[in-house]
Amino acid sequence: MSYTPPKVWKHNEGNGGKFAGINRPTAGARVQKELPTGEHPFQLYSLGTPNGVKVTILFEELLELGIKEAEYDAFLINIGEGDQFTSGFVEINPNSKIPALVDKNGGQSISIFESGAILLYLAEKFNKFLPDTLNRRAEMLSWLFWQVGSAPYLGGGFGHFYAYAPEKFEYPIDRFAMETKRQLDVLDQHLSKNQYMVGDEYTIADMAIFPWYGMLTKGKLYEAAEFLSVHEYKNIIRWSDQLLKREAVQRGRMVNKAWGDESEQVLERHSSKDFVNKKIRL
Ligand SMILES: N[C@@H](CCC(=O)N[C@@H](CS)C(=O)NCC(=O)O)C(=O)O
Repeated sequence: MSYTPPKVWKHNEGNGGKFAGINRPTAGARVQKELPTGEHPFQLYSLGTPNGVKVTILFEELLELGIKEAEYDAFLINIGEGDQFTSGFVEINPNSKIPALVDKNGGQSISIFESGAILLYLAEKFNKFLPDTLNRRAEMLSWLFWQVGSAPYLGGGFGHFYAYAPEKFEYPIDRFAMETKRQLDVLDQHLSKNQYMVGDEYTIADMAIFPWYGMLTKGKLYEAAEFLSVHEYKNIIRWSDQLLKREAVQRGRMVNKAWGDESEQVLERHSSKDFVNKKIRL
């Protein structure tokens, strides 16, 4: 099958893709609607996708350390329904993608978007999960930025064409499966010599990488475990199993999860009580 691009590209609304109904080539609010707010200083607007889970893991890890100032309200943004295009959401994230955070601590309210920026903001604010020497911090930042730059090839590339596209095309699936496996090998080799992404220190780089690459190797993303032969990445599996044992990781994975078994979903999180009778498997 071949395609000759026309002289000028035009938006094809009915292209059959999973997100065809919500994606448009323009930015900005589509409806006037305020965001809900809770009582805590931190207001998170998110969904339990890998990008959302990075941030809820960090919040739960901070709370696990007994840092009460990290209490947060997590509201559900249903991206399939277009909640990311309401005026309230666009005000805090002009890019209309989850996660987005408002910090009302200290009077003046601050909005932060991009999961990597949110992780760095919170880690710096509480001075946790960040190496304290410049060299190790540089190492951590390298891996954090590696994740932010690499995951679109896994999600928007491989995941889109393998799992979401209305028809399966060999060229993009081949290209992005190759790149995904290359990235997995980068991680696997690194984790063969390091307990965590930065030596023996658990940092926000682990929290950023795990929901994507850890969950992929545990067979929880795009149902692609067999296709990508993820059993080859023994060091990523060892590291993922280590993270999955952490209670904060288990809680973080349930927040704003809007699919799967109800016993694993905490649609909105306002306090630790929301986890009562909830338990995530794997
Ligand atoms: N680079 C962004 C990516 C965020 C992102 O792609 N979020 C997706 C869900 S995982 C989203 O909100 N999609 C809604 C849309 O594309 O309209 C980040 O790391 O925060």
